[in-house]
Amino acid sequence: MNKSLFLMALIAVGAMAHAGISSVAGATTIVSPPASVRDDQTESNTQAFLFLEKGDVALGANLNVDAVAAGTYNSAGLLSTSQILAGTHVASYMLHADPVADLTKTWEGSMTFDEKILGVIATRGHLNDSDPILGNGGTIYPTGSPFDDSREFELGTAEYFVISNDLKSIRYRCVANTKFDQFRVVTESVPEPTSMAALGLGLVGLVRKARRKA
Ligand SMILES: [Ca+2]
Ligand SMILES: [Ca+2]
Repeated sequence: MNKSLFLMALIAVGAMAHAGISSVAGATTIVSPPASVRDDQTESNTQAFLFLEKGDVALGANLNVDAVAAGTYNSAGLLSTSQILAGTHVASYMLHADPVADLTKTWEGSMTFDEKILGVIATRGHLNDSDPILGNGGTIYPTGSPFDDSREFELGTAEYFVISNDLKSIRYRCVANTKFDQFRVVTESVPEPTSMAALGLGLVGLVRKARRKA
């Protein structure tokens, strides 16, 4: 592979990993989709991993989500099932926090998306149900493994998430004392990968131009 092709590939991969995510803070770390988000597969004691699962999927059926309104969700009683209607184009992201071994660890951070948040999937049942629809094709999810019941946030004063008033950001705190914690964020769909590729090509062009001048 020649240098410019390699550079283009790097830019494309970088753009894809960050697609739709404006910024993150605190423990949140953007990664490419991991091979597995089952227990003890993708671990860090300091970082909570955020990855794009699907950039643009048209829902084939109504989708159950657990939180759609701005506010603080620090009790399971504050969650209620809402539906995103069939036919809606959405993007999905997963936050995954899993300590090395089974240590008790706390992660606090935030994330801001380019597009509006349509809902957060925060219960085990709805996470399991939505894996086949919104999950990344190359990632193995917890459903059917021994610890899939550990995947949801145990909402309380120590573990919660907050949806911002503008429906663009989520702040969270989670504690994993044995296994791992996850939630899935559903937003309006992100721009097509072709525009990302075009952006990559444009950048490659700029880099080449700069090199010629140097
Ligand atoms: Ca672990
Ligand atoms: Ca937990």
